[in-house]
Amino acid sequence: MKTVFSPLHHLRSVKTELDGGILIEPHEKPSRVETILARVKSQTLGEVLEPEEFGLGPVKRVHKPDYVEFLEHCWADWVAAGKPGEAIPAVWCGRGMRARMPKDIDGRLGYYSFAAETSISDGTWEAACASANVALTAQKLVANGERAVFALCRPPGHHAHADLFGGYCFFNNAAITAQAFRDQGYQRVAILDLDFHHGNGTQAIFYDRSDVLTISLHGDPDLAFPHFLGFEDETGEGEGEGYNLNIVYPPGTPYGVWSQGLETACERIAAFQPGALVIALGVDTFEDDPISFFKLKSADYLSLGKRIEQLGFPTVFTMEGGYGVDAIGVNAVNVMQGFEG
Ligand code: Q9C
Ligand code: ZN
Repeated sequence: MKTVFSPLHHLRSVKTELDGGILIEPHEKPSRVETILARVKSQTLGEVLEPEEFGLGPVKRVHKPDYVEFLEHCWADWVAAGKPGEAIPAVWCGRGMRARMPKDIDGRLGYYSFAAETSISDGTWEAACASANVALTAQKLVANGERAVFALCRPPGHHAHADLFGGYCFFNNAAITAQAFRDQGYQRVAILDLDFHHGNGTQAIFYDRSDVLTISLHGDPDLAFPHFLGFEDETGEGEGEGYNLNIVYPPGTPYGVWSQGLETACERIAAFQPGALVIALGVDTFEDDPISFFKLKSADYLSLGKRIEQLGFPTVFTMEGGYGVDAIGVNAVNVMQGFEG
């Protein structure tokens, strides 16, 4: 399987993540994808390609133009305002307040985000653009006949809404990929989100549409980020009613339980018969992940990859979460090797 990877991910190297009342070294750090890339190479998974440049056209098919503009200039505006540290949102439109965009950079950071752990600094914009190009290059390869391609995206994307960043995400790479397939004439596309966290951005982007089926398996939002979306009674609205599926699990969930949801998801996808499948792949479902609470083991990722292959659809894997441990390389590449059999 081919892998698409951009060294420009290094341009996002924030020093801070607000966690537990202090600023820690971010969990979403550059070494994550370097660990995965090293495993891709040591296992000779296949060719590693740099992305093509697609510009902002395909990004703006999913994200609002004013949000894209905000992200492009956020850091410069923050510096111009004389702020001493990295850009971190600290005020939001709470219940009963007005959802209008303020001029001030503190106000705009809150307007365009839903969480405070995702700091912005110099290079975040460039890395987010490169990450979208990684996904779009993988999409193009699959549209041109590859059975499956691994988009080794960083930063990740599945938490990003049409006009909100958060959860370490800025551009929703999986959604951009699915929309690119649609714009190239694919009638139906499915997105299966296997990250530990709910794919809230992906769900919200396609919630009123029946042409993109969205399914997410994740930690119960009552107990896990993003807390305010991802419950099982969210099934879509309007045209999209019946085209969103959430499957939630409690702390300690092992593969034997998690994989029952995977089976349900696969049956739904098989019934939908998409022209292409996008897997939002997080490996923060791993037993040793530092911020999550499932108990998948490294060998389980081989089984998971094999099950996805059995669906038989052209497939793009976009890299999402997975933190802390060297095993993220083994686990992510195990999915691809399980897929290849
Ligand atoms: N103390 C992705 O996996 N905060 N994002 C969790 C942990 C944010 C995860 C709190 C987690 C975001 C792409
Ligand atoms: Zn995650």
